[in-house]
Amino acid sequence: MKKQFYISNRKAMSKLMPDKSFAIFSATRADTGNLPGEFVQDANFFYLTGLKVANAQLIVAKHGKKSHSMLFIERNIPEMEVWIGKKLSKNDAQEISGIEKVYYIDEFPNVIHPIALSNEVCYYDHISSKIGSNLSDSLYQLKQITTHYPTLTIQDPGQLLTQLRAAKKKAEIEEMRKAIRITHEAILNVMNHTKPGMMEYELEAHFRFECVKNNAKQMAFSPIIASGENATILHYEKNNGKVGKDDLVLVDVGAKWNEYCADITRTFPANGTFSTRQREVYEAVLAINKAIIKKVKPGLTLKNLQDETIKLMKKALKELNLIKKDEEFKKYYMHGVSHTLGLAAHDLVDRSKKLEKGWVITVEPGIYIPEEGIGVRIEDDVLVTQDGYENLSSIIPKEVDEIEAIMHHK
Ligand SMILES: [Mn+2]
Repeated sequence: MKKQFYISNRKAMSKLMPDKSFAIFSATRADTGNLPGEFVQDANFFYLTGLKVANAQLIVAKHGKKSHSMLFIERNIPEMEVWIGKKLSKNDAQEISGIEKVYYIDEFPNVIHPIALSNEVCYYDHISSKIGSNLSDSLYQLKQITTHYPTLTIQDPGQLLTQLRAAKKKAEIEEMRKAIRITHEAILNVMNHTKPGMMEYELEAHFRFECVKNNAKQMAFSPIIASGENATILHYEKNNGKVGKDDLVLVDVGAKWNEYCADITRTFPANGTFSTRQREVYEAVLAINKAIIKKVKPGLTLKNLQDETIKLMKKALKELNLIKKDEEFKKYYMHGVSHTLGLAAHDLVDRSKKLEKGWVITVEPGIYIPEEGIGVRIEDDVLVTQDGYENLSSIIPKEVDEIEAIMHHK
């Protein structure tokens, strides 16, 4: 991503802010210097700066029509270089974010002082937390701000970011395409290695291997690899069951690329061939997956898609002899068909809003029949375009014939 992307994101945010306001965003907090662990950057902070370092902060202040950004990063510690290397320099931070004014984080109290005195509204990210839990570093800082500058009105910038992040720009869609391409390769790697008798975690290893090999070291979420009846547990993540010879295997997985997520589900027979019943259920889910994808266009809401899915599902479940009355559908289909996708696998969303060009949503109907040990879900990632949709994951096989062909050629 070029720095122009982050510059325009900050500009777009400041347009939504009232005069005499400023906003504070924080990078993920982390102990630097400890043993390396997985670092996941705060999505809003990334969206506005492009930085992937811990413990940094951003201020965007608006005065009249002008806005200025200030970035705060950790100082390099020469004694720690041998352990963790050099920290990001001011120059690098400027280069990545396009922010000219870069300070060290210990300068934050002095820099914020005149800003807090001359403004009326302070947007502070990460406000929500339950009473009773300890104050996080962010909440502690917010408490200091409200104590020292009691005339400031504090607001949550969540609504602003939800609005800004909803429609993806071209550069973001390219990152998502890459995440989906890697996820595609990794799903094929799982299918190519699956044999009855294997453990689900072995299949997970084949998924992760292909992702890491392609430099996608972070997952959008913990992979769900569920065989047989396990596939009827929606957020199954133990991945420690044994794959039976007549089981279907459901993989709900996604790699991340430059912080952007894929979220794909495919279901295939462990032994390579769908049984008659499995095929019946699978074809029913596939038909709904395709019908809903075709509906996607600007102007609809996620609820419209869900209502349509339920309508189709009631009919399908009756044809599969699973239910007699419409209202029984929830026994076999109990989740939403769509969520938004972006910097988070479940991205920020205002569900009352209509789909617009640039939104990326999932389409993921499923049928779950514990008494038959069958769980099928088929999930694609769909971009809303000017007058319809583009299925970003259309290359990932989902036709019965394609899947059986892949499973038998190994
Ligand atoms: Mn999903």
